[in-house]
Amino acid sequence: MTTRTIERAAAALLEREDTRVDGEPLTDEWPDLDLATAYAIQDETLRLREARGETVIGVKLGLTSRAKQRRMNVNSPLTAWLTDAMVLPVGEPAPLEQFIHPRVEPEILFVLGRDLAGPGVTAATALHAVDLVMGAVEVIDSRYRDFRFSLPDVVADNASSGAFVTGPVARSAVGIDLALEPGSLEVDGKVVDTATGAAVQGHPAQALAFAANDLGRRGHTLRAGWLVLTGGMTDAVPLQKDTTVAADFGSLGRVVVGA
Ligand code: OOG
Ligand code: MG
Repeated sequence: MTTRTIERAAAALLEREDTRVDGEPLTDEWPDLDLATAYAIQDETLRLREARGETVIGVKLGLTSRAKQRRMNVNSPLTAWLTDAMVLPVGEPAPLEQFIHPRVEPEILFVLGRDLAGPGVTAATALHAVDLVMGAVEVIDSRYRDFRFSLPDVVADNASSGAFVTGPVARSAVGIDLALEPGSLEVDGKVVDTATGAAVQGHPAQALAFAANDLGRRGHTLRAGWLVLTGGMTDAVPLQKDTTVAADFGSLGRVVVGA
């Protein structure tokens, strides 16, 4: 695989994102695109984002729950990059014009208090690196038409990253059972889906361990101060104009995103 091909694919995906035009999955034309090359494309999209002034602030996990895996027809989690350009300030409406076909999902978010590097990270050692736990809502958006993709496609597309907003309560991870933490998704005040943290790899700390080990294999360390979005607890719902979507977490409060 040539560097040129990887650079071209990354530039094309960012161009779709910037111009809000979706397209066919890379694997339609490139059926043997493997995961290592897909991550190289993802890393190249990050290099391009950094070149235009964005800063890495953490990572996101995708497809950590069965609800998401079933819907997307992909049966493995993945990791991707979060930059400061993806932060939606608390209380602001989602900028619908920046997205192609945004969808919203409730997630548990970690703020790391110390560096974390795989291999060999377990749910317990992962939790030891967590400083704060918060609720969050992620707005995902795919550069592929109708969200049709296979695992290498969605890896290359930075796991459908869009924007995210953090919740009102930050708690220490000590003494909370995050497997039991509820997350319910409401559209215009009506509950449309519910789950608990156990939906995310059995426990969100297990998802964090996956991220540390997966990134560790590729030579990356999760840094103190980084945010980690652990993945949608429920299936995502479309974010439409004049609707309000809320995620209600048990001890982590309520996160509202209007559009
Ligand atoms: C893939 C990205 C998934 C999550 O939390 O599972 C993701 C997608 O559903 O388009 O952010
Ligand atoms: Mg997500």
